[in-house]
Amino acid sequence: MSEYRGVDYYLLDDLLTEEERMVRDMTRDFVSEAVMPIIGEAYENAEFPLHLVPKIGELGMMGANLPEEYGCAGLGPVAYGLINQELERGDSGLRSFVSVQGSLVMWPIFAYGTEEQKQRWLPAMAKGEKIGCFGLTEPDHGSNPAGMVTNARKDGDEWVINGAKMWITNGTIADVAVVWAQTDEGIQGFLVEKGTPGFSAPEQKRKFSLRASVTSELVFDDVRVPESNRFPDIKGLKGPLGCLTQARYGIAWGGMGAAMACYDEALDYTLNREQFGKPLAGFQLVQQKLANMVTEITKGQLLAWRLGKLKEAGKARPQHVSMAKRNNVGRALDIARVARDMLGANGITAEYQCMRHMCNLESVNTYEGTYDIHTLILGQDVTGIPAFE
Ligand code: TGC
Ligand code: FAD
Repeated sequence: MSEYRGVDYYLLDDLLTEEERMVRDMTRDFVSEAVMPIIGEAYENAEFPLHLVPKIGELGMMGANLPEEYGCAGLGPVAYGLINQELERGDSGLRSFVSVQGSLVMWPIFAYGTEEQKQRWLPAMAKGEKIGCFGLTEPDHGSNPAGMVTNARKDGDEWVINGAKMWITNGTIADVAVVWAQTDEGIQGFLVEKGTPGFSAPEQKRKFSLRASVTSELVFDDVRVPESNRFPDIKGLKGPLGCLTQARYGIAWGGMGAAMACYDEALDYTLNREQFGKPLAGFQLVQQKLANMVTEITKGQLLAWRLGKLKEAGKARPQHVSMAKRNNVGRALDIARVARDMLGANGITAEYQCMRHMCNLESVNTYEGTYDIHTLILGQDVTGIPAFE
């Protein structure tokens, strides 16, 4: 059992079922034992810890909320959220891997795919034997994916895809890409397999953020895929946006995991570091920072838990998810920045976690809908007036 307990100021443990606590503790132990010892170096070396994938599969963390008949764990939303929280306590890159695999690739195959597609991919992806990526963003179309130019043209029993995607997590290591493209009948989703002629996925390097995660371009040059690789049950932007609602939900929990790690580190550091003859934690300014951190974490944990319960009851709307993703990642980023400051010079080193989390959270605040895009989604929801254009 790991010694890590995690901040739980409002005794939220009492709100969890036995199964949820068990899943949380299992993930927590995995992170403490297998991730914490190696993640700093992986981050410095800009390497995704691929060797952890089989164990993540064995523990049932990928597509954990999908049914057991497809080799998945069949967990409820809160247990799924807790997995994300604990993984991101380790590193946002690891949680990203699991989010993309589960919410952005396995989920659309499950929700929009044929039975053949489900049988082919879901059990193997749950085990981590196959890896997936999700191609929506393009070089010139990020916040506004409706403008995408990647296109698919029907040619007999095949589709011919041309275009490019950018900033794609897992791209270079993926066996299959879920690719969204314009067609004569609107945006549609296709499964493009590694090795298909005309398809390449070069890695994007020189990142200061999410260094322990693979980010790639996807390039399509007359890539031919069979009709059987198209999702038959979805057309229009609501296809990819539906996937984002699943992934954003997990990220709302994940953000709190990173924030908890930063808070714990700042508390421990300021209790033990002395300046002016007493521990830093004994100064009012430091206590104010800690009080703000623990308050924001508690609010974020409650928001994530309540969202999970709404999801369980089938009452969660995409706008509810936007509120939690926006708040929890935004506050986690604030907390990581303050924690970094509280550690002084030590805070800039790889000996500590907070700067790694801080750099990661810059990406998390941008991807899956930027902080400001979620502001506009909420603004439209409460006023009825869209302010995107
Ligand atoms: P809009 O007209 O609002 O909607 C089009 C259709 O989609 C429906 N819809 C949704 N459905 C499910 N979930 C959602 N969140 C939905 N939002 C909208 C909507 O009801 C409508 O359906 P219908 O039946 O009427 O056709 O679309 P819009 O073009 O005005 O766009 C709105 C906007 C700006 C909010 C949307 O484009 C947006 O969310 N932009 C942000 C883009 C984004 O988040 N990209 C993420 C790329 S993937 C990624 O970042 C992965 S990182 C992974 C990792 O490493 O963890
Ligand atoms: P832009 O859309 O150009 O936005 C730039 C700035 O302008 C932002 O501050 C934004 O909030 C603001 N802005 C934009 N529109 C408005 C507006 N209407 N009003 C006010 N302000 C606005 N995408 C995928 O498809 N798959 C992935 O796996 C994936 N993984 C990623 C991994 C990483 C590490 C990163 C950094 C990104 C990833 N993305 C992925 C892409 C991500 O979703 C986009 O970066 C994000 O949607 C924002 O798009 P953009 O970068 O083009 O920024």
